[in-house]
Amino acid sequence: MKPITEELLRRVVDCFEYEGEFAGALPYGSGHINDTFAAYFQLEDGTSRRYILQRVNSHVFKDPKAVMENVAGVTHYLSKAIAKAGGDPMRETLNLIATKGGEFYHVDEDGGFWRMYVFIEDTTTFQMVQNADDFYNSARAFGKFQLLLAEYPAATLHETIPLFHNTVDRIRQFKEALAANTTGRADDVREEIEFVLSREADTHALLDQLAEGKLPLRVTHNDTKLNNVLIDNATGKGICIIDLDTVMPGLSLYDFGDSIRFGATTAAEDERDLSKVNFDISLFEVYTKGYLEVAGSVLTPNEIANLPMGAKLMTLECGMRFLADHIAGDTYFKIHREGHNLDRARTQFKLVADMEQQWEAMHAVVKKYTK
Ligand code: ADP
Ligand code: GN1
Ligand code: MG
Repeated sequence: MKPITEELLRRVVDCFEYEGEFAGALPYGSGHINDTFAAYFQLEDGTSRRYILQRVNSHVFKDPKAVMENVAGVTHYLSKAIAKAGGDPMRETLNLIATKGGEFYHVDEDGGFWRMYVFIEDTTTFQMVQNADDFYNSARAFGKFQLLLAEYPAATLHETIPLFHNTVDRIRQFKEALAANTTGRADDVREEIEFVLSREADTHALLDQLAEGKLPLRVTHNDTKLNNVLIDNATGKGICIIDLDTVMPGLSLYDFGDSIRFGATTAAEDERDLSKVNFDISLFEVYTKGYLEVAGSVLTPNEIANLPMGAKLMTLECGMRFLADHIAGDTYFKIHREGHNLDRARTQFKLVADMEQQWEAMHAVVKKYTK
């Protein structure tokens, strides 16, 4: 994708229906996929306002128009549901800013796909759990998101990344990256490769149950990291779920599991010192409690029984994706240092190993919060 210059930003911004005078844009957030900016505008009354300006990663999302149709459909639906429940749709869901031509995205001269959102002020996103209450509140927010979208017409959603959480296909892709070994790095990470390959049987655990009709397909978010929920500074509650690019039909266990892999840990996703990286069963408990309090009534007994498997498989999957990208030469996830994806893969494998050791304890936690 083309580098983003100040000149390009100015041209792109100018295509949207913004208020005030554009004063510049700064890179924003810690996402691994899109290019995100806070764009600042000076208003006539002397105050300023900012918007979120994003270029969708079209290497990752092969059909960005389909992504934007999903985002527009989901945010419109959520707005109505939130207003009906007496909430504030301007803070509790993303709001797209239209272009001057009345579209929800702008395509630049190089084919870059851009969108602008209302910036939801007075909120915080965390890269790591600093306080158990935030994690609990994020669980409730993701649980509510699941509930709000329970009746969404799933057939109208595009599959923006085919087979996104299909763990069987993920291990196939992993082996493909290994076989190609384009960077030659596979030779240096034999232990990590072995860690994945020896768990191949696990990759079938949820998909087999889906095929047998034992787990239902739902509309899910599919990228439920802690930094994809905005925590309200005033109330501490998870106020808005963001990063809707991967909203697609999926398993509730993908959403639960991805939150656990990112949040129920004692270190950052890219911590180099593995002695600091431990699965935190008390954070697992906090999240399970919050999630089941809100979404428990709609989940089937078998979904609930599989929550630990969701956590383990999403962690294993993410680890193999990072490792495959390391071996393939870092073409998917943004990296900020040499070996970044390898560091990320290693933390995920450490967490998987910890979960395996605490497997019974994880099930006991789930049982404790099952009605
Ligand atoms: P990516 O797909 O690359 O992760 P996100 O859509 O998650 O991109 O955005 C990156 C970061 O920008 C988020 O983690 C959050 O901190 C911030 N962000 C995104 N949208 C908003 C918004 N509407 N209001 C405030 N902050 C936002
Ligand atoms: C990416 O976009 P972001 O940073 O929220 C990725 C997720 C991974 C995550 C790992 C579309 O999420 O699937 O779990 O990084 N998103 C996509 O941190 O691949
Ligand atoms: Mg994100």
